[in-house]
Amino acid sequence: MKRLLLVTPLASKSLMGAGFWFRVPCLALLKIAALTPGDWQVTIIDEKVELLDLNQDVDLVGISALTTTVQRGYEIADHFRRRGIRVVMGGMHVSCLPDEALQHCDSVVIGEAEVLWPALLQDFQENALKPVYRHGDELPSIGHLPAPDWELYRPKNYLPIHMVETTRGCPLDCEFCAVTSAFGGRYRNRSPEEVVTELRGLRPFTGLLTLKNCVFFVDDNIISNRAYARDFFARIAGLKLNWFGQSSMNIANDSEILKLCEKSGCTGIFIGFETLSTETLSSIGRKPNRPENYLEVVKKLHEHGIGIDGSFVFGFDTDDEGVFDRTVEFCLKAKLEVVYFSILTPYPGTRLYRRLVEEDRILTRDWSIYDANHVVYRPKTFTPDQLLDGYQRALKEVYSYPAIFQRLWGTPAWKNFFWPMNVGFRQGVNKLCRQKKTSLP
Ligand code: B12
Ligand code: SF4
Repeated sequence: MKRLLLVTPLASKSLMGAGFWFRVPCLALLKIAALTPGDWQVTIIDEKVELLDLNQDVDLVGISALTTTVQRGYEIADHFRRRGIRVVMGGMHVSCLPDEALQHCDSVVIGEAEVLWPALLQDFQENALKPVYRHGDELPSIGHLPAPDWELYRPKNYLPIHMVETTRGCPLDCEFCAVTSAFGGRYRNRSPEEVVTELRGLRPFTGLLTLKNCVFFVDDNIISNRAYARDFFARIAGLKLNWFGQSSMNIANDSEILKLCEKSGCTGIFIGFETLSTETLSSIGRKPNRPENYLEVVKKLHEHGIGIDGSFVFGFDTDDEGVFDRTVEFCLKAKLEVVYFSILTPYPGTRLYRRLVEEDRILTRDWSIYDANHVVYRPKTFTPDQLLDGYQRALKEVYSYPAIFQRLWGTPAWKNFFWPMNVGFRQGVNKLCRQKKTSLP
């Protein structure tokens, strides 16, 4: 039996890196394991939760890499290749920069693995591995695929949460985001029946303090297709889930969807507010956001018992020095249950990356700090250190105990797992802010 090792490398400098309490499993590798024929023995190692033995005996290594984890991914790949073991890499970063990746691995899978993986394994068995595997312009269907086997992750020290995908793609193509170029500008749905079958097959996590039947839908916009969303939420209403997802903020304009979310166990929604400035929003191309409605959006979700993980980005060309205070003030006033602040980061494959390259504003290609917690480009209205200082100050303020209390107290979501989540984030923030105080390595 051939042995396949699948690896998620560690992002050691990121807020969500080593030691971070918010240990979320990687869905991609479970999907790839599910696509692997039964005559392979598959092991998955996620450096976030376990040690990788670089000297183990395997026949093939597959590494999944985001930009912030890719440097560590290359180190791992180099190591195995020095031992004569073939290495394949996939994921968002290497799909955008395959030539860079090929300096460290034997093959790169550009884009989605589903249709390519079985053929790649066949080529490997025939000793005919190609350097590049890519699908045609027509993006593959995401339906009728084998379900991930979550038992592979059972013994690992992850948060007790299952990740499930119902759609892929996003038409909005925001300047700083890689999703449209990676997954296409058209939403592709799995059939609701298929997703419900997958959900029914998940073995619940046990434990006294465990939030029961917790599922994170990884879709970039869970309500992208309203008719689909209505049908889907109605179908999962009887499953007693506590689910989390990501949505555009026009979810708040649709009272039927909000009711269905509540009925189906929606516990939290991640919303990309991005900025409080209309001028900035139009510069990045984010259409559904209207800052004058933000408070109302939050209120409507709260009325349905849904907590909000609100995301904001600092460092846009239109930002001024007051942006940090204004944003913290908004988060407290709106009572956002979780706050995620990022520093603008030009990920390869985005329009932002191309523009900043043209403007000669990229300061470093040390991918390990492309984690949205460091400054890697020359901002227009700050020095890099001013941006980093303002960002860290805002994070510390919003995760101070009085601010956590002010945000959570009195919201309908106060009683569930948002309290420990905030304490976890607070620890991560303190650790991040203790790192070196300059913006560049
Ligand atoms: C869930 C999620 C998370 C989770 C889990 C992350 C994880 N490792 O799975 C959490 C909350 C922890 C997270 C954190 C971060 N995330 Co995140 N996240 C996502 C999200 C919404 C879904 C990921 C997912 O499961 N997709 C579905 C799977 C099936 O797709 P996939 O992973 O791309 O895998 C497919 C292919 O890429 C390929 N493939 C992938 N790996 C491999 C490996 C091999 C061997 C092969 C052959 C193929 C292959 O095949 C897969 C199946 O088709 C994506 C957006 C998106 N739509 O993908 C952002 C996204 C991946 N995150 C992103 C970022 C920036 C981050 C953070 C740096 C911080 C931040 N700003 O929030 C941290 C970094 C965390 C870390 N240390 O790794 C960016 C990555 C951009 C980039 N170029 O790296 C994305 C694309 C969001 C965006 N809008 O730009 N994230
Ligand atoms: S940031 Fe969100 S809305 Fe914008 S392109 Fe990316 S996934 Fe779509």
